[in-house]
Amino acid sequence: MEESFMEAVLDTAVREKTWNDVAEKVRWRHPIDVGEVRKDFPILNRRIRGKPLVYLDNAATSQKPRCVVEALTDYYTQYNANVHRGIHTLAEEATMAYEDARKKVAQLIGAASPSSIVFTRNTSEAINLVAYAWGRAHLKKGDRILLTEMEHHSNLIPWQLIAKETGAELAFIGMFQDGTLNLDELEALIWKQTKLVCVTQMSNVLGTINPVKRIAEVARRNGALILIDGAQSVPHFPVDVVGLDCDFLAFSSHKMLGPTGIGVLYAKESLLQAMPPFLGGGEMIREVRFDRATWNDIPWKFEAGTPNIADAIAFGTAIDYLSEIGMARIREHEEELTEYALEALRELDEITIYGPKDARLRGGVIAFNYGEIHPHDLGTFLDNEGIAIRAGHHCAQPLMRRLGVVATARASFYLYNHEEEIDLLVESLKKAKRFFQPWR
Ligand code: 7TS
Repeated sequence: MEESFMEAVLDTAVREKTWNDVAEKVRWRHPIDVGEVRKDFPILNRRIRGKPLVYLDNAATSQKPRCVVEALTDYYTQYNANVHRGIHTLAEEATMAYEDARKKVAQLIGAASPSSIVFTRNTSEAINLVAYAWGRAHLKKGDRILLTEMEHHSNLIPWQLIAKETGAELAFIGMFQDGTLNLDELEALIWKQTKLVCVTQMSNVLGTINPVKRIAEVARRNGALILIDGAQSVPHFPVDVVGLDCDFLAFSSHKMLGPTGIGVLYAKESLLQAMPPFLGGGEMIREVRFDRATWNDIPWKFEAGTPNIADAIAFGTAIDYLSEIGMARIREHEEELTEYALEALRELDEITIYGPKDARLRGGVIAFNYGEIHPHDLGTFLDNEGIAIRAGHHCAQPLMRRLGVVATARASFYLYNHEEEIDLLVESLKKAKRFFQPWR
């Protein structure tokens, strides 16, 4: 089982055709020059409590390169205008830049057309859009929505709400001890009343990269659709919606060098065409009478009101930045960093690390508990050392319960992190142990 699981993951994320193609193209190029990259991120020069900032909370949100901040300033100082409605120069420029950002998103994830890219506020809103627009129209009593035990609340609560409203039921694919999904349970739990499978491509706690391509195949074979939560995957490795043949993919700009307040729902065009609107208002209509209305074309049918123009444009700039470096190289860098970190952390006495042991099966997110030190104490202690990590339940309370803990500490990496920062983390953890548990 373990072997075939490994193959499935590699098949999905690491050895995927697009991945190989990209990796092939960049093989002649050197690995990421972290020193150079860091120069683009002004915040990384900050000192926290007199120490250089070590930012290891990237799963919560990433830092932003200067070009992204400048894209925001540029919009507001040079061509601020509303989109899709003006005929003056500024409006035309703003509309072009906004729609250009949509094209960049489509290109990044290999979508055939920008029409399948809906701008939302974030991953959470994208998933809610599917739950309400698609779910209300298609779910009824007795239908099943299949999730996994490792979902973020954002890919759980919308389904709880819609299940309550429609009478559908939720079922959960379990995990093995090492934090990988039990695919046998997928086969056992998916049955003809399953309408939708919702799965995260990468866990924000365990780091597990799930074999979503294989899961999508099983879903399709059983007549169900698949929604992939890409909040932690799209920022960190190549994701190709055509290769995966997924129906829905949700992700957030702020976790991938872009601004907060802008996110994406990718959906197959045929699904978006058939779905009723989510929110009503300006932009999303074609013709309105006092008692009825018709809807705009996709994707605008799902973008009611003035959109988040500036942040969408700056998100496009973030995508340019990531693409310039190359998503395959980013993955390579993070895999090396994760392997290094796993090895270094394992050296610590009394540490419990959650998730797969093999760095090829996981992303750069490492949740852990250390001795009997409460994760919040660890977080506070590390902050004193200039190190930012997250501590808590990571918006995955059912998973915490499943792991038998109330909270964990979590370090998460991105393209601008380097091995010395991991050394600092490990040294500071040792220091924390001496401080909190001097008798051990
Ligand atoms: N799905 C996953 C897998 C996530 O990790 C997150 C955010 C979301 C959905 C929600 O994204 P949002 O942009 O709508 O908020 N995860 C985290 C985290 O791990 N720490 O802070 C936010």
